[in-house]
Amino acid sequence: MHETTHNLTQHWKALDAAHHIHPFSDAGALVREGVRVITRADGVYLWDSEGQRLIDGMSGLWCVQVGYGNRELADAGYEALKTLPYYNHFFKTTNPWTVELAAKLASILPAGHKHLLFANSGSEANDSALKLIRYYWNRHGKPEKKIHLSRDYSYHGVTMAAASLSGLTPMHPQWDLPLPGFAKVPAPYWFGAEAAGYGNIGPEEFGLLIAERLEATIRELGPDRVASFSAEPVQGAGGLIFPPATYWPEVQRICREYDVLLHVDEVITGFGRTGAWFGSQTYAIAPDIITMAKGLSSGYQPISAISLGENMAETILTANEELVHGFTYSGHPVAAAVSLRNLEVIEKLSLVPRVKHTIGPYFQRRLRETLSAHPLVGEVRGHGMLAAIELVPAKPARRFFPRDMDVGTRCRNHCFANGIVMRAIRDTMVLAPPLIISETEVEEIVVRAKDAIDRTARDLGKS
Ligand code: PXG
Repeated sequence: MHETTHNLTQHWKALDAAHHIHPFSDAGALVREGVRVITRADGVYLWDSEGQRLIDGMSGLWCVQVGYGNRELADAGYEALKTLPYYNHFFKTTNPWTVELAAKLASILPAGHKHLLFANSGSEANDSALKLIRYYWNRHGKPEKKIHLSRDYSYHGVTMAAASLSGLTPMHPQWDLPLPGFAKVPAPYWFGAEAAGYGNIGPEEFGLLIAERLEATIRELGPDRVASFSAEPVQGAGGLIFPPATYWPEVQRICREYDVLLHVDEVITGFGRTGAWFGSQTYAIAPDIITMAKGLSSGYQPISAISLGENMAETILTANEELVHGFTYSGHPVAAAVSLRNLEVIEKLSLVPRVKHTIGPYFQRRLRETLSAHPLVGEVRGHGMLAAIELVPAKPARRFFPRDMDVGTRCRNHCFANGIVMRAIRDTMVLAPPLIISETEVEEIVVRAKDAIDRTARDLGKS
């Protein structure tokens, strides 16, 4: 390695250790183990400061739909920066990029979603959504409808409200969360059903059973007290949980029957991930309110949005009072310009049909062909450009390794050493590559993923 490169890396690592606190990390352990400095990216590849190339199987954090280094997005941002680097929407003002983006989103969102608010992250969007849900029920003379339901294993972000909404329990004790007024129902995690004590039940039946648990919870709490049900079409950070086909239609019926607003969190599933613009379209869901972020700008700018179905929009449009909400950077012109161009690029490259008809099915088929029979792999599941690989002690039982063996982390470490970024959630290995990935690059992911799983099996004395 070149001496200067090495010195620079040491310099950045030292500064990082001295001054930078990382998200979701043990600060002490990180200082001891050292960090990797990512210095550039192009297409589906990342490079670190020492020149190692990694294929990014995670699109950053599930967001870089168009891949890295897209000049069109960079140019759109640069143009907006030169023309109107900042202005807000508070003083009866707007800007061309934000209104064009809102109109574009209204043309691709599920039916009835014609009005949008903007924020800067998925957490803020979800926090805002919960406020708008409260507002809706207050305006409709039902102020006692205040309980927000969501699911075990869900991830909705880290603000006080978004973390309260999240069902990943490790997110709560450090902060005395959840806040009052949040309740959880089970997730439709069929692969984990047997280990969770549901017995040997088929996926369709399990989907109905879990939907029934939502209904039972609403009845227990009292439909007149339940404001909303929040859910990701496919649960992402909780372990890529794909609902059985029976689940969503039943959830939709229940929400309608009990007058519970359906909030769909499309932060991961939006913008082509599942082979439609939105996961709601893939799963035929009709949400009252949708939150989106990540793929909205392909991660090139921090921006999120909240879209309102007809009823919720109508409530605000006819309120005749100020909606007391909004951030300094809501609808930031540069973020809006980049997002607008991102949506145009997704369309120009036909990425949504590509995920549905060609690269998505190819990715799913090659993963299954290569990994389904592997002794360490209990299941390969996925849809579009989302896939999960369950690492298990024995097949065909749907059982897990003891948590303290940390098999997933072991596998993830092999991935990094082996030039691929794959995420471990418990012992579920997760992939969500950029939508522009080529077949050759999919092959590289499949080969490197298999190699990492082989090495993990060897560590465990299983090959
Ligand atoms: N909703 C969903 C469904 C998400 O996946 C958020 C909301 C929050 O978005 P912000 O922009 O506030 O982070 C997310 C974020 C992981 C990982 O390791 C996933 C997310 C964020 C960080 C890490 O899988 N998802």
